[in-house]
Amino acid sequence: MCQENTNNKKKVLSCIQPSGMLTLGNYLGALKNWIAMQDEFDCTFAVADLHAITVRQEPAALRQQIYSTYALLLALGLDPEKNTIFIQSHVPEHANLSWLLSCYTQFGEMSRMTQFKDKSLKHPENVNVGLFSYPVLMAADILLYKPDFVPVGADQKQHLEISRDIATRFNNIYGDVFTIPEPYIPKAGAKIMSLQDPTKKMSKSDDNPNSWVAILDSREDIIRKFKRAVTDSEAVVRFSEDKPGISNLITIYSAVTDKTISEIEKEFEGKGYGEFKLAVGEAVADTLAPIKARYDEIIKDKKTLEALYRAGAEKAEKVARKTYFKAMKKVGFVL
Ligand code: ATP
Ligand code: LTN
Repeated sequence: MCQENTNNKKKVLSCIQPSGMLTLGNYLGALKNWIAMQDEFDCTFAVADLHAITVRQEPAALRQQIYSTYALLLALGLDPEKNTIFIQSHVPEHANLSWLLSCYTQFGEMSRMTQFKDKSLKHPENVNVGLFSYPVLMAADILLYKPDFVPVGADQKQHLEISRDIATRFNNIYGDVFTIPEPYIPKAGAKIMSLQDPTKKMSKSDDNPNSWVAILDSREDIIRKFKRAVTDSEAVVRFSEDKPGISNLITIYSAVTDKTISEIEKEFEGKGYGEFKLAVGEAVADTLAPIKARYDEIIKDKKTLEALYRAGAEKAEKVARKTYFKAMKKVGFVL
């Protein structure tokens, strides 16, 4: 049932791409916040499948990843009754509004996006127009639902600023159509770095599987990946800019145990990296184990999963359609 702000709760919107196995970075940087927000806010969450094809995907794998990402959102504890949880491509207003907004977005401002620069270097054979205009689709995802807050990891801050700029520009021409959203970025875990190259963010599309921990990895794999994590030769567990590997592990340990950095430094005083890495691995495995157990149950029942994502899309579209038609009308289309 769509209850558009009958409860006066502030609104939240966020999306996640089904572009691979979701990682510990996705969990700590974004998903953990989604779970924490579902009681206090009126939340809408989507699997951003349209975004995933800016990089070439194998069809069967993409289909599997969309199911799996949706199931994982449920396994994390997001309640489909309380929140609206859907698959982006099931609500055509996202692609439609994206076209409209692209005519209010400048080529120059898109060219400055660091993710575009990174991804076009990584996939030089496929620098497609979708990859370039990806933040406009993201702006459409957001603006359709008029959210007050958008919980994302630190890497998405630039895209969120563009969404705010596009919305402000449109409102300045046509009046009050869109809400200007605020980013909601966590303090601990906003940016989890690769375990193999701690100067790069942990990314599920990284070719080296030892560089990321998937939420669904086995306990053995998680502990093995932490044991192999790249650190430095000082052998002192201390948070410092010139120790990116150890600092990343401290950030992770802090985020999963809720201990502060100084508590952690004290806990491991005089102890070696081996002991610390094992403790981080075990703490992460303990946090992720119940999620994996729930996921294994949910993914077996495709029928229930389908009923949930269809209902989610119906709920989402009622809200999206209103905003989309309002924007179309303002621009001068015949409705
Ligand atoms: P890719 O690695 O394929 O580019 P991604 O994981 O960066 O994808 P999404 O799946 O769309 O992209 O990210 C979902 C959310 O997870 C976003 O809010 C993003 O900010 C957050 N996130 C992704 N990676 C990290 C990370 N290493 N640390 C913290 N947050 C992250
Ligand atoms: N671009 C984001 C995923 C994403 C998103 C959104 C996040 C797509 N649409 C809307 C927040 C709001 C990413 O790559 N992390």
